[in-house]
Amino acid sequence: MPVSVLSKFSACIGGLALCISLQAQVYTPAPANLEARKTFQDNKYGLFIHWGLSSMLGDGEWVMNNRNIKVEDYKRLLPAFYPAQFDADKWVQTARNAGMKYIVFITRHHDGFSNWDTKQSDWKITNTPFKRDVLKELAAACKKEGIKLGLYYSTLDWYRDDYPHETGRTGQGTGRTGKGNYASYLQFMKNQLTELLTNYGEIMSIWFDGHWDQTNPEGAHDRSSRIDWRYEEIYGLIHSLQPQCMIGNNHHLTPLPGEDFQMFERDLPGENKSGLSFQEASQEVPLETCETINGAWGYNITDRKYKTVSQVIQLLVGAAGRNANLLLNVGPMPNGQIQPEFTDTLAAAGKWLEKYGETIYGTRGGPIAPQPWGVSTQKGRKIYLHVFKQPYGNMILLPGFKEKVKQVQVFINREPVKFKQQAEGLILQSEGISFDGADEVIEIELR
Ligand code: JFZ
Repeated sequence: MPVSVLSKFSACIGGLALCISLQAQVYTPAPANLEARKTFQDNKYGLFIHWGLSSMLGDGEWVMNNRNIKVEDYKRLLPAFYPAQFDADKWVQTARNAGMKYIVFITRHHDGFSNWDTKQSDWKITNTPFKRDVLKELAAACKKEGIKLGLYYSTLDWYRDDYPHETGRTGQGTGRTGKGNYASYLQFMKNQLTELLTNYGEIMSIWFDGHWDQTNPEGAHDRSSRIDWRYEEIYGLIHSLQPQCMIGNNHHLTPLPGEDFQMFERDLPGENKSGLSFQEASQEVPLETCETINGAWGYNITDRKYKTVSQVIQLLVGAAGRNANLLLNVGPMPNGQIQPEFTDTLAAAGKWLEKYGETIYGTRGGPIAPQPWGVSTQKGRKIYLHVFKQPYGNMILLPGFKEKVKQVQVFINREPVKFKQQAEGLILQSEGISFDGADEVIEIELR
């Protein structure tokens, strides 16, 4: 057989095998997992923390790739890392003051550095002069304060030889000469995940990232991966160790079997301003949007694009109105502290949540689709309209609104709001309501 025919033939067989294996993957989440999904949605708001060796260079967590730093040179960061001000309790306090209910921490980013005392590699935090297992300390601090802990884990690696770097889109300039070997790399990941899910108590979620390194760039028609990641094995392992643990994967696709939530990067579900969000919002699993508090994930010393308190509030509310959580990121400094520009903003938005939390926590996206003036959330018989800006013409029309209304009030002061129910919908009189803040909430109580 000529080579081209042969390769077509084997591609066919390969495709068939893939079909069969996809069909065989039926995933039934455990009851504890379904319960965890509800709690996750009720919790609404979490703190994402990007931090590690790369923080020292003050140029974001992609610095190794962006500046083509060779593994041999990058290694010099290891004996230099000493985050003297690291205090897990302070990080957890920052999250609490912000009104956040969970933290997602980078256990291992693309530079392959492990932020815990892994037995699978020497490239780890306990081999720095700092020596401490920061994940152990963070897990203990979270447990003490009732904050849930999720773990970010990169499937992409710019450091190891056995990662299939030859077919990777990134990390080509880190000087690797050894051959990729996915079987070996997969075993390494499974061993690490076993440690993470065995030695650190209850883990809320594993937040995978890196799939896209083996695909065409976002927006390309062909979304297939150059390697078979064998997610069914990885996901099966996680769910067997901790059935409640929610798995998400930042692959920008429809959720795959075994995944328990869907994430959106730098976009609310349904938006695609970042050019990374071509996926449709899932109707099956909880949704989560992740965003940066300035312009960077990992510490960037020159980044001053701080979001304002209003922007943070509207981001959170905008997510809640689209039935999604917000995972808001900070990149702590190399000394382990979260800079005051971040903690101040987070605390101020937290103050707002102390007053308005009832209209966010425990709610789901409301019956009114996002509007030019804002969004809606709902809990039981109460619908909350979150109005970001003065509605045009001193009235708000909720087209097609059919349910019988008992009363309408300004949430914060219980002032009654005049309303009319007509064929075209519900009309609210907004005259006299001040819309100066980030979000004025109007509460509609249904009969
Ligand atoms: C990823 C990471 O690369 C990033 O460092 C950060 O951790 C963020 C939360 O997740 O972001 C991506 C994801 C996909 C692409 C680029 C960055 N992509 O497809 O090119």
